[in-house]
Amino acid sequence: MRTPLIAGNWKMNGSHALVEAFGRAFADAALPDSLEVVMLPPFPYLEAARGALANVSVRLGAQTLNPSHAGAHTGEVSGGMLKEFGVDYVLVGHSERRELYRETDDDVYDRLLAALNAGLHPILCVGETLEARDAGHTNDVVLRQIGHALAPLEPEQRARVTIAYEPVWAIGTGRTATPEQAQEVMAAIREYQAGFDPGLAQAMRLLYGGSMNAANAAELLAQPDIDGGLVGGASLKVDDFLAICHSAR
Ligand code: G2H
Repeated sequence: MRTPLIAGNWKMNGSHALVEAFGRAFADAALPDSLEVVMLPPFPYLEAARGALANVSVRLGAQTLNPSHAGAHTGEVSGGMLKEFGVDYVLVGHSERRELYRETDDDVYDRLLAALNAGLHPILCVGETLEARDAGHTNDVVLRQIGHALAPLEPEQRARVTIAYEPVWAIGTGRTATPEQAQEVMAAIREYQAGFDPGLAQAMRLLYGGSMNAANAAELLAQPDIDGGLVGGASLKVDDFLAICHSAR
C-alpha cells in the first residue's frame, strides 16, 4: 500500500503572509493520517514555513539543490544545508530547471545523487514536450529520463525516490492530461521499473503534475497508478490546495 503524497511547488511565488495563511489552514484542516503533504516554498520562506507548520504533519521541501557538498558556488544551496535545516524533500529535474537553466539528464542525476547522499527524499520530475507526444515518443522520453537518473543508483537509493510525471505541455497552461493519458504513462513507468525490481515498482510513488487543481484532482488521483500530485499554481490558493489534499484520501 503506497501512502499518497500531495506536494505544493510554489515556484518563485508566495509571501510570508501566504505561509502564515497555510499554517493556520493546516492547523484546522484535519488532514487524514494516511496522507503525506509537502510544501515547497522558495528558500527565503522555508524558515517561516518551518515555524508555521511546526505543529502540523506537513513536511518541508525545497525546489532545487546544488550537486556539490560545499564551495565557491555563489547563490547556491547544498543538500546538506537543506537537511540540516529540516527539509525532507527536494525536487530534481523539474522541466523549468531543464528548460530555463539548461539542466541536462547528467545534471539531474548529479542533483539526485547529492540529495540522496544528504539524506533527503528527491522527487524526480520527468515529462515529455508536446512535440514528443505528438510524435508518439512520450514513453521513450519519460523512460529515458528515468533510466538515466535511476539506473546507476543502489536499490536502497532508488527506494527513496518519488517520481513526478509532469507532461511539459500541461505545466502552468491550464491544460491537464486526461486521467487516462496520465494513467497510461504511470503504468508504463511502473512496468519499466518492474523490469529491474518488481517489489520497488509496486512500492514506488508516482505523482502527477501539470495544472492539477481542485476540480480535476479527484479523477486523476483515482487512477490506480497515480499516488499523488505535484501541484504548482493551485498550491498557492489555500482552499484549492486543501481540497486537493482531501481528494487524495
Ligand atoms: C508543474 C506543476 C507543479 P502547475 O510544474 O510542479 O505546476 O500545477 O502550475 O502546472
